[in-house]
Amino acid sequence: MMNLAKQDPPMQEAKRSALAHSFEEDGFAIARGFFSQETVAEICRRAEKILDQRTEFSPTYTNITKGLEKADGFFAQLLNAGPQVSLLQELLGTRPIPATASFFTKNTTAEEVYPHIDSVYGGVIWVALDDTNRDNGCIHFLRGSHRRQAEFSYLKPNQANDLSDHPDLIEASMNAGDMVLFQSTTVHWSGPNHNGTPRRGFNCFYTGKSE
Ligand SMILES: O=C(O)CCC(=O)C(=O)O
Ligand SMILES: [Fe+2]
Repeated sequence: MMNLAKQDPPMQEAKRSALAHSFEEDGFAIARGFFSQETVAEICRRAEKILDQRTEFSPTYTNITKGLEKADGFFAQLLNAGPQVSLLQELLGTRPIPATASFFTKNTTAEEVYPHIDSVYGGVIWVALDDTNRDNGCIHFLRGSHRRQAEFSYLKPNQANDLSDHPDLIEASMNAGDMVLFQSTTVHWSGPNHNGTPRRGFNCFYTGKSE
């Protein structure tokens, strides 16, 4: 098993506190270059292999593969003890309880994930495995929406809701290896892949409660 922590050096205190501020105020924070290109390549190689071999498909989403940690011990290790866990713990202020690791692709213009929150408790990390921007369907966030839960409780990921003119909209343009950390109550979505360039993402979802 590769030593992820060794490969991806710890972040400086000033950077961590800037991220903590964004996470608290905006509901999300982007840690640029958090994972090395070697780790990104390893995640891609292993996730693509699982995708090729899968036999069960979600009827709703052709582009989301959950439960990577059950298919490959590499992902179990990354979900449970990757370098993102201590950072997320610092930002959340509670211990992240690992739920699942997923692979997101976006090959056709139809593969949209509509505005939603992930859960009422916990936090999420999403790692760009390719460079991503509005042209290939980057993640969008509504800044501060984690503080306005009731207002957005009607949203469902498989139901179209156009928030593209919302004043609090932020497009999370990211380069491969960048990681966004967000509160599970922050509204987010991803649009169509207009230009067809690869747009792969790796996500770990952590609940805040051990039910
Ligand atoms: O990558 C996407 O298209 C959606 C990501 C998302 O909803 C999530 O990571 O929770
Ligand atoms: Fe989500």
